[in-house]
Amino acid sequence: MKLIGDKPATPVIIALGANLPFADMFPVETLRSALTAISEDALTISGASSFWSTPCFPRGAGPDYVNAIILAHVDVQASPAMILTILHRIEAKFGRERQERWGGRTLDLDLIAWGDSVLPDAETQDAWRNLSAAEQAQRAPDQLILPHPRMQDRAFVLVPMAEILPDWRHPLLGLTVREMLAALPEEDREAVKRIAVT
Ligand code: PH2
Ligand code: MG
Ligand code: MG
Repeated sequence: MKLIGDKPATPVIIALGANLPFADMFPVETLRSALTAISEDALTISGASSFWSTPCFPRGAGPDYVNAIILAHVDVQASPAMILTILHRIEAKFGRERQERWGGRTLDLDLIAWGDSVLPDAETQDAWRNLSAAEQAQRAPDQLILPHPRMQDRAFVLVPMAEILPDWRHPLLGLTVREMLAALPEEDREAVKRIAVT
């Protein structure tokens, strides 16, 4: 078990994304600054993927994204709601305005998983995970659903996640990241390109 000070820590998986410039920063620079901001706030970053260039979902809705995944550890006493508040505060620092659903983002920080927790419960997570494509475009949950109900569908989440947590297992699907990634269409995986580190 990982400890922060002398307290047990909960592993938290966070996705970072950006596809619009903010101030004088391009998305890669924004993600770099966001990592610093996250580690200066209440989270201890214990692993970070490379940065990946990914086609916007839905295809054609905007410029390509830069995406990454981090593993962070938080004091067990921190709640998912507290972490969301922190993530929203950091998004706001980087110019994020919460408007259209799938529009452009100067910075998007999404909670993907909170340890092996299923929130708020298995039935609700199943219901959101199993929405039809048409319903997904129409409906957004007003509560935190974890694991993120679309994580198993998105190469922009699974490719970076496979770099640092290939054996993480979805608590309801029973599949590892590697297995969820293998289940995606090859063209989805191949459209995600690692950005060379400079
Ligand atoms: N985030 C979205 C909408 N579309 N597409 C990619 N490739 N990456 C994202 O992070 C992303 C997206 C809204 O959060
Ligand atoms: Mg998002
Ligand atoms: Mg988001």
